[in-house]
Amino acid sequence: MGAKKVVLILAFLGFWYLDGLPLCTASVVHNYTYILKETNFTRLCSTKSMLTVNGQFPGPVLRVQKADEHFFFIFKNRHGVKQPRNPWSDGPENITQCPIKPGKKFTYEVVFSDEEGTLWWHAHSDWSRATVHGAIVISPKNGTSYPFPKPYAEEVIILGEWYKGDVKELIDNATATGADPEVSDAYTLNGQPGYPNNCSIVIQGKTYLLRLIHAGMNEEMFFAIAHHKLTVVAQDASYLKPINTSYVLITPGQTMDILVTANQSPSHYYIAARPFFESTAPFDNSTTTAILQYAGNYTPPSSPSFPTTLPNITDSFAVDNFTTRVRALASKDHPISVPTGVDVRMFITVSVNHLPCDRAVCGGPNNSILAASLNNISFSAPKIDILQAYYRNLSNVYESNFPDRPPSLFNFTGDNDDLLLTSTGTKAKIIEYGKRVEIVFQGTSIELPENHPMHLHGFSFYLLGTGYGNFNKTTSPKTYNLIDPPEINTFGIPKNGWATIRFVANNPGVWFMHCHLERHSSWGMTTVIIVKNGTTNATSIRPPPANLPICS
Ligand SMILES: *[C@@H]1O[C@H](CO)[C@@H](O)[C@H](O)[C@H]1NC(C)=O
Ligand SMILES: *[C@@H]1O[C@H](CO)[C@@H](O)[C@H](O)[C@H]1NC(C)=O
Ligand SMILES: *[C@@H]1O[C@H](CO)[C@@H](O)[C@H](O)[C@H]1NC(C)=O
Ligand SMILES: *[C@@H]1O[C@H](CO)[C@@H](O)[C@H](O)[C@H]1NC(C)=O
Ligand SMILES: *[C@@H]1O[C@H](CO)[C@@H](O)[C@H](O)[C@H]1NC(C)=O
Ligand SMILES: *[C@@H]1O[C@H](CO)[C@@H](O)[C@H](O)[C@H]1NC(C)=O
Ligand SMILES: *[C@@H]1O[C@H](CO)[C@@H](O)[C@H](O)[C@H]1NC(C)=O
Ligand SMILES: *[C@@H]1O[C@H](CO)[C@@H](O)[C@H](O)[C@H]1NC(C)=O
Ligand SMILES: *[C@@H]1O[C@H](CO)[C@@H](O)[C@H](O)[C@H]1NC(C)=O
Ligand SMILES: *[C@@H]1O[C@H](CO)[C@@H](O)[C@H](O)[C@H]1NC(C)=O
Ligand SMILES: *[C@@H]1O[C@H](CO)[C@@H](O)[C@H](O)[C@H]1NC(C)=O
Ligand SMILES: *[C@H]1O[C@@H](CO)[C@H](O)[C@@H](O)[C@@H]1NC(C)=O
Ligand SMILES: [Cu+2]
Repeated sequence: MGAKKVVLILAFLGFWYLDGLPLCTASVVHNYTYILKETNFTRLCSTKSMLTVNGQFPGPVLRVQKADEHFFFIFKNRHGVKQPRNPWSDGPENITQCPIKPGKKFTYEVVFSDEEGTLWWHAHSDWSRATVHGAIVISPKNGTSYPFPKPYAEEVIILGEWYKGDVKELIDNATATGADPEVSDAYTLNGQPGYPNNCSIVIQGKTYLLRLIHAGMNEEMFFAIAHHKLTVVAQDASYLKPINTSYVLITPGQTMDILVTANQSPSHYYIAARPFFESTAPFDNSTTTAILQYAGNYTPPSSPSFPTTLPNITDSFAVDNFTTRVRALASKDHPISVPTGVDVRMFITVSVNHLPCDRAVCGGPNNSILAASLNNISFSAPKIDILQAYYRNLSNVYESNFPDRPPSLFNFTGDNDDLLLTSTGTKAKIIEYGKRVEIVFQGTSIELPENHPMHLHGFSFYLLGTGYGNFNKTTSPKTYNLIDPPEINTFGIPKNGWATIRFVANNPGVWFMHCHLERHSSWGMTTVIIVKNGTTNATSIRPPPANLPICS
């Protein structure tokens, strides 16, 4: 956002597009004003001024019904909303728009299609999403219901990260020298680092729907509630076969809908979240807590139970144990359609790298600048947004030759000290409308092997499989789940491992693809996928809105 004190107006109007067809049906009209402003917040005994929406942290919840509202929403990115044909309102800085200048406004038009469950909106510029984010709750349409018994009540729980310092200054400081950015000072649940500030009140015997959102910046998190079983029923606004578990693992960017029944004796129980981290990079190793508090008259314990099932920080077995159980619901009412063939195949290496020192002080290892890449290209953001350049056919903004393969094949998970340096570029992958695309992501051991939560805008896709080590094109595909793979928009590539996704390129536009660990994204672990128009207007990018922010 780059800007302080930006005033934004938000309007929600009442006609909609469904699968690209304007239905022009009058529906509920809501108009809201959202103001992006600096607000003082005190956490961990220290006060700072930070960007917020309407002075709230986390920001306001948007509530909609599946496909039935067409929102005009003034902001940066809403995470995971597919936005049929409407990349203009997708958000990422210099990918689909330039930043909104102080005092200016931009009306985002958010088009809901088949999403149902929980998503979120957030700023997509610098690190402003640390404080500028909120939930999007998409209920079933009138006349339809959840594919599980109706919960008694629901509650949004947003995982976040708190930095005592100013986040823009923090990433600017790190970028100036190419050093690792400072780590957060605490994790938060709904904006609070811990009990006693935080509590959820439940009634014994009732079942609640928790809408868990990971808005944090740099770490995957485990989440659990003492003595309470969790039943995960949706991820990224798409239903799952219910998973009964005593904890979940959630990556930045992901959302999960979780049923919890208050079936314990009335008391206070800790809700807790801590990172999963298995690399040697610096990280925030703290735990955030809240209290699940039963209503009624009883003497609360002086020290409530802590969830013993919350896995330890390096417990990759717990990660796999949970993530390998995630399957699409794939029912008659919520069918899936996994592409059976593939037209476009990509194999993308995902690496943390170095760039040579080109300044007085370099803060990366061995006097380098830390960088990151996809297929050995560290993405540099252009100065005019790629969407505009593509739509208006402007040259010298980006190149359309993002490669389908890394420049060389090597033992991706072996000893790769000689491959530290990466090249840089602003390259996009162009895909014809309607093609069936398969991407294998291969994590590498260069600099530091880590788990990378990848996210693609404009789509949800099927996660066919994941594994450790080098992807083997003979044996790995034999492990694919083609029956009920989850249809999601963010997934973790295992440390020193691979992951395969498949989708149909049926959403024309310019779509950002990036690691959702903000430090990796800032270092260039990103690229752009451009899906061309189909043959009709209804399968083409819509014309640009009138008030699009101008690039300087
Ligand atoms: C909402 O805002 C839109 C766009 O500014 C305007 O056309 C419409 O009249 C407003 N509706 C209401 C009910 O305020
Ligand atoms: C925010 O805090 C700063 C310093 O503590 C203070 O100078 C400023 O007036 C506060 N702003 C508001 C809006 O309260
Ligand atoms: C859906 O039902 C709710 C509550 O009954 C009602 O307020 C709302 O107007 C309905 N929405 C539509 C689009 O019919
Ligand atoms: C940024 O660097 C300056 C100069 O070293 C330092 O004073 C400041 O505290 C840093 N800011 C943050 C948020 O880390
Ligand atoms: C967190 O890290 C600090 C220093 O790096 C260490 O002293 C502390 O024991 C760690 N805490 C946990 C819970 O691992
Ligand atoms: C975490 O580690 C501690 C100490 O090693 C151990 O007692 C505990 O059982 C572990 N917890 C889990 C959930 O694995
Ligand atoms: C997950 O862990 C449970 C108990 O700890 C075990 O019974 C189960 O087999 C594991 N599942 C997988 C997929 O590893
Ligand atoms: C985006 O472009 C503007 C100029 O239009 C430039 O000032 C800004 O630094 C660019 N942002 C990034 C992240 O490169
Ligand atoms: C790749 O490197 C890993 C780690 O050193 C090693 O275990 C593996 O055997 C190597 N694979 C091949 C095909 O050389
Ligand atoms: C893939 O696996 C097959 C069967 O185990 C093996 O013969 C082949 O060498 C492997 N390919 C690579 C590139 O490791
Ligand atoms: C298709 O879109 C173009 C440009 O947006 C417009 O000029 C044309 O009238 C549209 N055609 C139809 C049939 O709607
Ligand atoms: C879709 O493609 C873009 C980019 O080439 C053009 O600018 C649009 O005019 C085109 N839209 C239609 C309806 O053809
Ligand atoms: Cu990453």
